[in-house]
Amino acid sequence: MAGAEGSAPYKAHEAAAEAFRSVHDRSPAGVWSAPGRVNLIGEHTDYNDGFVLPFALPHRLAAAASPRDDGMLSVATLGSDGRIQQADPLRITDLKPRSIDGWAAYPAGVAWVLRDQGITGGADVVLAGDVPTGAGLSSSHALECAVSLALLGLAGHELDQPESPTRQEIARWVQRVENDFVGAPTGLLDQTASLCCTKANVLFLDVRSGESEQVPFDTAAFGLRILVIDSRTKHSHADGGYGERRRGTERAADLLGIKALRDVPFDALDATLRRLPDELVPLVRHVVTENQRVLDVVELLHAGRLPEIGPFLDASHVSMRDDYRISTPELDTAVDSARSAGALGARMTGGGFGGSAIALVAADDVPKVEAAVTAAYEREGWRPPRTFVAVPSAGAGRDA
Ligand code: GAF
Repeated sequence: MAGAEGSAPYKAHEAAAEAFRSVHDRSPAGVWSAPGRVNLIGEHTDYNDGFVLPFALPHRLAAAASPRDDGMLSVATLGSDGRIQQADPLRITDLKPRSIDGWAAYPAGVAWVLRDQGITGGADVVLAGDVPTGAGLSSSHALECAVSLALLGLAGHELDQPESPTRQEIARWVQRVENDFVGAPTGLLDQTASLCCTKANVLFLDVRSGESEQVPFDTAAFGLRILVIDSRTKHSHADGGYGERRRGTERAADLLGIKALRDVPFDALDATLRRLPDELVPLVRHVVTENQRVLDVVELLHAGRLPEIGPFLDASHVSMRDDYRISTPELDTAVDSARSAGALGARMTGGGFGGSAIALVAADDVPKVEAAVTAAYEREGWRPPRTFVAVPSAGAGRDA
């Protein structure tokens, strides 16, 4: 884990370059990396054309890479146990959706999607990083974004150059990797966060228009911290629950004759709900109220009233627990025990069904809140949660 006290801070790009040298006995041509994310608020709104407000974690996934001239993709990954695992090399022209299982599907999917953009050169890629996996903190998207930048970079398309694809274009390609190649029906939140977030800011993204704004999010200026609580219960969006919720909201939009639930005005919520079958009411209520909560939080941040966002985080959690029904006992316990120990607000973050929660906490109360959550888990007989304080960090880029 990054930055353990007393040791040098972990640098994913250095670890990836070193692992590359140990696998290939030469230095990589370059190293690119991308961060995981937490979403401050705005959950399951992205595929409803709505609003999200993520920030990038300091934890990153790096891809060290060199070109190959035989059209093959070879990928290896450095595990947290220090061992390097190598996947079987793949011929890029042979790649087919849903044909690969496990972690190798993500880099293969990137090569597959970039093939359509004329990027067909082979590559040796070695991955290393410290984004917690299976924690709902977007480790798979960090991997896909880092590999995208690496394969694009090897083909001469560095980020932010006039002729290169934009970060938002790359985000849409990464979405195809997830949706079509891996088979997870996810939206645009995670890859856009990984690619477009900037240090010290949350990214206010309007998914429909693609417009975004970097909104300063300086918790330290108010003596506050964002504590991330990884419940250590695994989640996966290729499983049924996520897709089922998504299909429910799309069906509701169809019944209402609108393009997406984004088009339901908050003021018209009650009247709209009366037009829907009972089973869709809670789904629609969550999406419409969550979009409004994002707007309210952004307004508070603009007004310099960051400490007042707590109740919106709480309301978001309740909405996901009771209406969208994507929380778990572990996430609820994290949120409830953090709140009881003094957090100003707390909610699960990400797609749900496991993963992580976040809590807005006074800096001095961080140890107390961590201890309270850990004690609550112990009482339940669960593995201790993993906790860390997160600050908004830089988005994806080239490191070396
Ligand atoms: C997951 C998905 F990948 C995102 O697209 C988003 O829908 C999120 O769940 C919920 O807000 O992280």
